[in-house]
Amino acid sequence: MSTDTAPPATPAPTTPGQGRPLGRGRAALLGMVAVLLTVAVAELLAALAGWAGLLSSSASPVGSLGGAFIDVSPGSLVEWAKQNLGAPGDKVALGIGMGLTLLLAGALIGLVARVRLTIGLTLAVLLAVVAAVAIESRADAGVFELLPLAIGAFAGCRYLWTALRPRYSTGTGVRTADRRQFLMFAGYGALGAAIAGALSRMIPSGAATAESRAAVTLPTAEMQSETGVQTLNSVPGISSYVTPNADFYRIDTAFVLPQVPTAGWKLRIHGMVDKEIEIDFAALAARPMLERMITLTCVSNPRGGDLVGNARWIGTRIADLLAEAGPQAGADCVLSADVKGFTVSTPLEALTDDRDSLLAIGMNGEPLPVEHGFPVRMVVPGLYGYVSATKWVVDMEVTRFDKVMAYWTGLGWSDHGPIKTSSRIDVPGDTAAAGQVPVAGVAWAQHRGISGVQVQINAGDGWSAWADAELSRPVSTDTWVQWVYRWDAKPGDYKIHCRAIDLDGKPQIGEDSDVIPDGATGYHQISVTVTA
Ligand SMILES: Nc1nc2c(c(=O)[nH]1)N[C@H]1C(S)=C(S)[C@@H](COP(=O)(O)O)O[C@H]1N2
Ligand SMILES: [Mo]
Repeated sequence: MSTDTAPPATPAPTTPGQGRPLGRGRAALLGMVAVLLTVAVAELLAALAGWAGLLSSSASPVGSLGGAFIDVSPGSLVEWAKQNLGAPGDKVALGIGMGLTLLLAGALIGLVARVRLTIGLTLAVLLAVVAAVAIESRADAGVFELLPLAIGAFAGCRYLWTALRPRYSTGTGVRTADRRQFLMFAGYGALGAAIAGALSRMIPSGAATAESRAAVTLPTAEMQSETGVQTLNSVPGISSYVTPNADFYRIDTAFVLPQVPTAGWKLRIHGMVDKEIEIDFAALAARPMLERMITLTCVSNPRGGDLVGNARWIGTRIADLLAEAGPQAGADCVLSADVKGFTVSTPLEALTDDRDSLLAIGMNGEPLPVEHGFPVRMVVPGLYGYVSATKWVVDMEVTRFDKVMAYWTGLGWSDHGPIKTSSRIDVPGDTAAAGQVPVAGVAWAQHRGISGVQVQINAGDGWSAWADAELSRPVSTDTWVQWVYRWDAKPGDYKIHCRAIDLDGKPQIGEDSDVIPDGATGYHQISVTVTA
């Protein structure tokens, strides 16, 4: 044996444990697959459990992360998304943002795990803890809602460990040089995630709620007299006096729609009351019911906006229920909450005076649509939705404004949200043919009522005098009125604006102001070109 026959400097690895570290790109990819697998498995289990009625929808990590994100984001961001993206665009944007964040976190976990598997796994567990906190921040989540996430996280960590451990042991796993093995791990992992993810989306998340909704028969209600009511529905293009449910605007912070079957619903009235009340759906539906037409308006409705709609609501009077609870002296506010913990503060007076504030279960002859609060929501004539119209309501605390903070009022919106007198032009559009052109729209001053609507027209030589429009005859002061001004239009370019006047003779504010903190003011104005 001669000493100059040295062994080769770099022996080819013969066992899986002896490879060079996995490349960075591949490790990052495996980390992303691990996170996707975690999320997909958890979503599938949550969907199955929700479908079987075992867990609330808060068990979905994606849903709860989205909901919690909206709750902690600055109001300005939520408001921006609502205004610029609208529903459901704002939720889609949030979903995409969340997906990218998860992928980024996965890549980071993979990169760290490549160097130190234990630290990578610890990061993965931390990510799961963040999701767990989001789940537990939902009002309807108990400890069992964590189970799908826990199982998903276990699957993801197990996958990562199996894929990356060959650096530490001689077990199976991805070897650096072995392209086939890497593709197998990444491929099977991604396939598993895709299948679990797709299955989770195929399970009808709202099945139990849809079934529960189909089983609701609306009780007979004391109807509102509609004698003397005259609509202007025949004016082409005008908003229908009653807004069909499918066209009704929708505003909420819910990332995924709360699914609340009647069987699981109950309302608790507590706080500064002589007697706490807990009432389930059957008991609520057995109370005296009224049908009332009430126009709902969003404080974020811009001049000319469409965040306003009129419906026939069936419900029971909140004032009567509150009277049974007996509000105590000093209370001036009711803090209501939905099933996920979203809150609204309403002046107690608006819920106890003689207006028909309702716990509504019906909308335009149907049980409430899920997106409008099934099974029960509040509807209060005269107040903007953010201080009154709690959907999926499960809790009402009689309290004081100086003791509580509700979701939107905590973000700089006014505590008291009486609806401002306002009006909108629906027609004409940008162009019209010369002749008689109906200028028409809607006007509202809920619970005060509208006495008139006027228009001014400007042909470029200054505004005309205010001209009175013809009004529809509404069912009560709690709804909008339709109006039409039959304009004898000659060819030219025009600006038209309108104003409403309430029953006290007070015209709407003409000066422009933004929606925050208590609703927009100013005239809605349109431009029209009249052709010969
Ligand atoms: N649970 C819940 N209720 C809610 C909201 C919400 O975000 N969550 N938004 C309120 C706002 S700002 C308005 S304007 C009305 C809108 O009711 P709609 O979506 O049925 O039109 O609901 C109110 N009730
Ligand atoms: Mo709103």
